[in-house]
Amino acid sequence: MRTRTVLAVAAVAMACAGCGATPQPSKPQAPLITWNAAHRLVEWTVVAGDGGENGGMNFDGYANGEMTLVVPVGWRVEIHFQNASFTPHSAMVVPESVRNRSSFDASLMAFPGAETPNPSEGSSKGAAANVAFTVSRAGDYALVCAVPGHALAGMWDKLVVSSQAKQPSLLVNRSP
Ligand SMILES: [Cu+2]
Repeated sequence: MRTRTVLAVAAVAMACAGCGATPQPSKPQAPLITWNAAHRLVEWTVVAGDGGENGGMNFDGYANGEMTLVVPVGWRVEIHFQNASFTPHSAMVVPESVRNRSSFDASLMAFPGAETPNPSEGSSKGAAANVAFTVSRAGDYALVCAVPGHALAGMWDKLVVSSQAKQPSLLVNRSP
């Protein structure tokens, strides 16, 4: 996990060496999603606290909306969640408009089933959970950690449910 995160940082730095501008979104170093178009299913590997980026408050090494998963509307999303850090973490999909909160309850969940167990308490290090839900409405959503304070500290990324996209894509955009 740590090696992969470092490689991703290096790739972003190299891509932008001397350009001085905001880096363009790119694909992450390691594939974090796989999908099956026939089944309209995308599987997303989400590792909470993956390395030290943003003080460990990250998913897959990305925080503050640096990672965006785009999914065609109506597809099923299966998150393979894992907590890699000693700090308890969780994952919940909420409308992007409410991501900027200190705490989250089930009423904020964007789609039925789009949360890991006991999201406010979080999971301990090494815990894993599979979470599946259907993205039935197009719009802008956020993957947040629902442990109080973590989303405000930047532990959130983006989920865009698109009526235009024909297949999923996952892009990362980290400032140098
Ligand atoms: Cu957290």
